[in-house]
Amino acid sequence: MTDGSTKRLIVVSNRLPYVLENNHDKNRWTLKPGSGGLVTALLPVLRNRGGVWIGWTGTTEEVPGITEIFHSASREAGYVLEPVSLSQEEVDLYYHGYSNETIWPLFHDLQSQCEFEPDYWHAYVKVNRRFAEALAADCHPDDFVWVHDYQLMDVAQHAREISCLVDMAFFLHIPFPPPDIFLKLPERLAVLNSLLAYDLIGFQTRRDRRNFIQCVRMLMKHARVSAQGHLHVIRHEERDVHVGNFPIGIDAAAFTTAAAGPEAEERLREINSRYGNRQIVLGVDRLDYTKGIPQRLRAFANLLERYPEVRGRINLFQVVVPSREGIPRYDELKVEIERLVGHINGLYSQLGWVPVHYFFHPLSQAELLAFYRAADIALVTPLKDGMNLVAKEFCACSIEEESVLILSQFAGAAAQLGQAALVVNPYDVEQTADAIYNAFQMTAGERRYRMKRLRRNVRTQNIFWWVDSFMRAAIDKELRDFPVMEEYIPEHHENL
Ligand code: GDG
Repeated sequence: MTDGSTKRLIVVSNRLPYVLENNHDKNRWTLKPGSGGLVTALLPVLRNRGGVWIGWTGTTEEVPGITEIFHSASREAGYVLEPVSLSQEEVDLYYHGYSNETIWPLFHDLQSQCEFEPDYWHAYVKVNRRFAEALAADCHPDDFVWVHDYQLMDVAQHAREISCLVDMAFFLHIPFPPPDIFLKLPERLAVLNSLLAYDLIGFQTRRDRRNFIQCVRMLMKHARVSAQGHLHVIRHEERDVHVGNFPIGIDAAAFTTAAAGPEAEERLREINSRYGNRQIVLGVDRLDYTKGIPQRLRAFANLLERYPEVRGRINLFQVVVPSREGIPRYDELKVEIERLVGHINGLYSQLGWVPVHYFFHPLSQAELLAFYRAADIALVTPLKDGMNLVAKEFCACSIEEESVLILSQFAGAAAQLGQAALVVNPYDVEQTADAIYNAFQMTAGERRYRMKRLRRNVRTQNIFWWVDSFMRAAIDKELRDFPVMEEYIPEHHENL
């Protein structure tokens, strides 16, 4: 291992933090910054430190001049964007199929939503190999490679086969299921073998790590597990694989600053002028059946039914960001949400008051921050979630410290925030309704006490803390050990 000054960080994820978009009017392709938890999490890190990000372009179309487009974007981004191209069939089978119809529901304990289809797995292996080839073409022996998430569990195994012998770590952003659920996966052994090809495997919570270790113990008869400080070490095929839990954080200071900025302030004034005399309950989610949106709407209806005094004095703002369009389960979920919103509004609306405001489109960053600030209560009630960054962003933006977080016990975030939030079982509609009512009535003093504790946690256990603790466990290095590069151009790009 070399000293930290030459080590670059290579991030590998399904998507690049920029996506290609075809501007049909001008018949021109442009790059747009992407969205989602992982991008939110890693952008500040690479921007500050320099390095390489390998990922899918986000389109299956033929893009003329693709290399040049990404090259100039790399110069602007301050790190190298290395695109991987995928065909429509690969996206259908590897991404929509194995990643999102098999692993995603299974790892969220929703086995009834799973499709177990052999062709999905074959495509998954093939595409993971393509990512490994892109990695092998780009990495130097001293680099540190950090692969992200459930779409790419099989990269390290292929990278090793094609002699890419660098330090490779993997972080799973979603939960890891308990053995009785994981055992249902037809490729359970292959998936464990793939994961054990990494040097370090990181999970969000202790519960996920424990589930993984139990699965290894149950299925890999020759693996030996021991504890080493806060990590576990699995001795497997004459290699040591380290396993730990590293709860992801956010750039809390940046959220706080932006939430107090002029754009968010202006939006906040608009919201307050219309809703200032009512309490706002906020839900912000990608359209996903793991996020518990129908259960939350039922809980809100239950609140209006059992506590009529809140009618006319409270509003639910539910933001749903379109996601995974074309997968039937997601289309059905959208219909179910719309039906419930219509039902609640039809039943309880009064002149001058509509209980649920439903937004089925992404908000601009300034709007989102203003919503976070305007909300008196955040309802973060996933049925299961790796972490849930919305919960943390809400706390970071709660500048007045007068709002309440209601949090599902099944969100990874509950391990860190559970003591100061109101924790609920999202399947328990009455309990969730009671929690909203408690929050509605909570004194300013108690709100402030709880929110101060929450904010302290998201400030200290932030994104930089997360990266540092992961790097320390992976390669005994911290963020500051990576050089800040003004501009980095890999050799095979120099002649462009
Ligand atoms: C996966 C795991 C884990 C949402 N609506 C808008 C918007 N967002 C941004 C939020 C937040 C992100 O999207 C959502 O992050 P989550 O963590 O809630 O959820 P996933 O996308 O499912 O992420 C999750 C995460 O990975 C990180 O490890 O926490 O458990 O499932 O950052 O701000 N952004 C904008 N407009 C919106 O309307 N601009």
